[in-house]
Amino acid sequence: MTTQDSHVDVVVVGAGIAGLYAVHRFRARGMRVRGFESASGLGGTWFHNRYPGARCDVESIDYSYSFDEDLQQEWTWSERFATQEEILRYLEHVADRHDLRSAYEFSTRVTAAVYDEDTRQWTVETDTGASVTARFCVLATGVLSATNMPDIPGRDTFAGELHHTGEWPHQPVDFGGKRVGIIGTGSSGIQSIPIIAESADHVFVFQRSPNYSIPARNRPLTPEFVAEVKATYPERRRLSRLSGGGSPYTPHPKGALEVDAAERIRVFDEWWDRGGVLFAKAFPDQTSDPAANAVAREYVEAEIRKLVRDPEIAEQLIPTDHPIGTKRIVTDSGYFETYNRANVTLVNLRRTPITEITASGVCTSEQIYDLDMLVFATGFDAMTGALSRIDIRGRDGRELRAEWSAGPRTYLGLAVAGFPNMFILSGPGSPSVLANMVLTAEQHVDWIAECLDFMDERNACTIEPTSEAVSDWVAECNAKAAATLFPTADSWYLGANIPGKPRVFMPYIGGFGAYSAICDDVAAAGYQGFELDAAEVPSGGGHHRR
Ligand code: N01
Repeated sequence: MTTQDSHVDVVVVGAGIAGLYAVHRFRARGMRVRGFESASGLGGTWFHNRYPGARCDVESIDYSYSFDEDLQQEWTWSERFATQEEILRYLEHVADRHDLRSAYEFSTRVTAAVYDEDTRQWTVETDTGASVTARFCVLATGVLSATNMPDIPGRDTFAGELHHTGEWPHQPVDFGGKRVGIIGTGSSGIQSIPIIAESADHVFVFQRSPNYSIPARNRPLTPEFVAEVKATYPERRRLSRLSGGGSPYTPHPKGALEVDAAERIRVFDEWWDRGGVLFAKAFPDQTSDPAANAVAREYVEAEIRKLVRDPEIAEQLIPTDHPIGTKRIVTDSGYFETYNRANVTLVNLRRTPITEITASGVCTSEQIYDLDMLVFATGFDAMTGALSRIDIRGRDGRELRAEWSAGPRTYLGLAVAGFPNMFILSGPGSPSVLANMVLTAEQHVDWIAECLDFMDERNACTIEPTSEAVSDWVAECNAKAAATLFPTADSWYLGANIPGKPRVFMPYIGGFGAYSAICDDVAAAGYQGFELDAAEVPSGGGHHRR
């Protein structure tokens, strides 16, 4: 096919990790695929998040495709936690290796996807005027891709350089000799602040909520370690797929308070030394039992106090508003120590909120901060943001945005009632951001590809979940979340960072291994909870058979 074909079997929206693999897998089934990507290049998250210090918080050897054994053996990661630059280089390599770019039109944003019941086709429209019809519509639009620019009074009047970490410029940004303000202390802020502080004249960190952050213990990977991983990759992947988070680590077999104090400290030391976000998994009850969480907090808070010289600043950097792990623990390199530098000032917005942004800087209730550059590290409209920016309409003109006005409603995070032949990759209702996004993307795409095989075998034209299956799945997701401490934190998992967004815990928190088993069971039971329509497609409907 050429990218100009006006009718294809499947449209894939997005050229990030999930979309790229979807193109590969669908083509391998003999499908005609057309992809659209709003950015000028591939890579999704890793294309846009070029801010200084951007790295993945999942180990590189795990945060990589497993579908191509030769690729897995040939590619060698240089560091334990890969930089944005290395991950993007890897994705470009994968795309070249499997000729994936040829499926895509870049710099082309999908504006609408509309289902036509008569022809049983999707019509996908773009901002370049390109339009295509397809039997299937696969949305790989990303979970953390729609940036959040808070509506702070005067924001657009700032006369200096203004950047968002999630839309970082491709040209080098020079901080030298500049007074830089950074709003936000989530993963993006915490990763970038130490690097920016190395060359800026002064850094003012505008912190509304402190976050738990754990040193990455990043290091170059030795040839011996790489050889050992490559020799045992299949087993490593098997364990990762069975695990809760998509990495081959399992928590201690006992609860945090079922072991004595010495054993508890030994385990915390071990996971602290392992580094980063994984600390949330030291004990199995750490994010469900308040007492278990409290001992984990105490341990980490004592470490933070050791890293920050000024005790008063240390206290301001310690979260008091959420149990540890219920917002994603940040994986940092030298974050807390940065506050020991003379050129870094913490501005506590809980004490002195921002009142406005002016041409020359940021005003709080107490002070005016003159700035040359302002960095928004203010995160994303997560999980639903990118989908809601597309006008998606299913049967009877049903609008996805309206259907989800009280929170996203999916079956398995993959499909929506009333939207036949539409699949979402890493969607709300799937483990998604709570697990290794590469393996979860592979699991979703493989599941869909096998579902399409099943449809072909039965001559089915459309597939769609029942409303009951969706309601049951939403209830299951809510019940799983309610059994944890996660709903007590004002996190982006709950949409709490976006004014007016319904407060619903969006990812499935039952674990990646358990989720995959449920998906497999659904498939083995003949796609239980889905309705398959085997009726003939009206003439001109373009039901393409392999
Ligand atoms: O975004 P965030 P992020 N005034 O939403 C603050 C992944 N990720 O881009 O908490 C002042 O976490 C906001 O304050 P508050 C990872 O999953 C991974 O940092 O709302 N402040 C918060 O401090 C991560 O969890 C990696 O009070 C305002 C910050 O902005 C997710 O992406 C690296 C404000 C936003 O933090 C999102 O991380 C980067 C306002 N009006 C990202 N509005 C790694 O792999 C917002 N804030 C390591």
